Amino acid sequence: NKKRAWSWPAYLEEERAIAAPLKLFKEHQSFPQSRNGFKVGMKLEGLDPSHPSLFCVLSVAEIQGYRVRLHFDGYPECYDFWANADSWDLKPACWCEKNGHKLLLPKGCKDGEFNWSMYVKNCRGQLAPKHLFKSLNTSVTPSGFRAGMKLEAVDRKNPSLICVATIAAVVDNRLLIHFDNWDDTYDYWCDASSPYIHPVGYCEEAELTLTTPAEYKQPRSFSWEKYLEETGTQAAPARAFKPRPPHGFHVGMKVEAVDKRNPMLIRVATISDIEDHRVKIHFDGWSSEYDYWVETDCSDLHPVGWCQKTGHPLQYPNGTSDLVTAPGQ
Ligand code: MLY
Repeated sequence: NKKRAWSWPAYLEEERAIAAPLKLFKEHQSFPQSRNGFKVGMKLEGLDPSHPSLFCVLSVAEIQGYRVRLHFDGYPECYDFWANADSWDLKPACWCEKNGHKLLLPKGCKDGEFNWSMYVKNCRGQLAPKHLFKSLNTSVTPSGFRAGMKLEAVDRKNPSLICVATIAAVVDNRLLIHFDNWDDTYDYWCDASSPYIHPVGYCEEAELTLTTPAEYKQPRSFSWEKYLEETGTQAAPARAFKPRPPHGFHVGMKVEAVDKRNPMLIRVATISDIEDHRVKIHFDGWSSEYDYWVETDCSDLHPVGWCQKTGHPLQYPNGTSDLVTAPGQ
């Protein structure tokens, strides 16, 4: 009973399935051009994935192929998260100071007392060198979006709501969306092609309900014209919005996808359902109770062959070897 090694070509043939074509993936999901140059112990700044308006002091805790596990300095390991080495969310030390963003300091550090060079010296750490950050070297085309401009945006935590929102920051080609009079826990970053942002007047035209700013005095008589005047702000120009073309994924296409429940693992997966801007991921050989929806441009979604190219272990379909780990274990 000789066991053949698992391989994508054999598996695709056996399953009579096709790999999702490369052209459906964004550059940051596709095969990287460079190696992962991060080393364990390097320190950097980066966005907290569960509080995306906050930049924090991070350390590289583990390397796996093109991915890194990041640790929040001074916080318990349970908050650690995985990112791709070219993630836009990762920035070198001092990036926040240079770009006017607040940096959440390591637990125990006092505001005004933190300085990167003292900090790395004291903890015998090392700064992640600038050249490792791909996001610093991307060219940026001017967009027409400016910080302070107003728009209508989907609240991603309450996706049935389209709300009065403000561009809180513009960095490269990314926009930080903030909901008027709400705290920043609903904030998110997106780009001009996001399906979740719309110009002022969109809801009225589409006959949808616009959720007005929290505590707005007369929500029923909300008018953009009045609100812009009251707040002394401008609407983001309609021409700056660049709606995305349809994604092109089909049910049955094979991909490699991060297991959300155990994000150090990448598994053989199938697109099991599609929506306008999302795909449902099914892990081959596992119950569909583990299926989950992701944005088509999600950085946890990769083409077939990504793990092999980047030196990351791939979890084969359940049943193909005794060495498989169940989702969430
Ligand atoms: N049920 C939630 C809804 C909050 C919506 C916030 N958006 C508009 C930014 C609550 O009341 O907390």
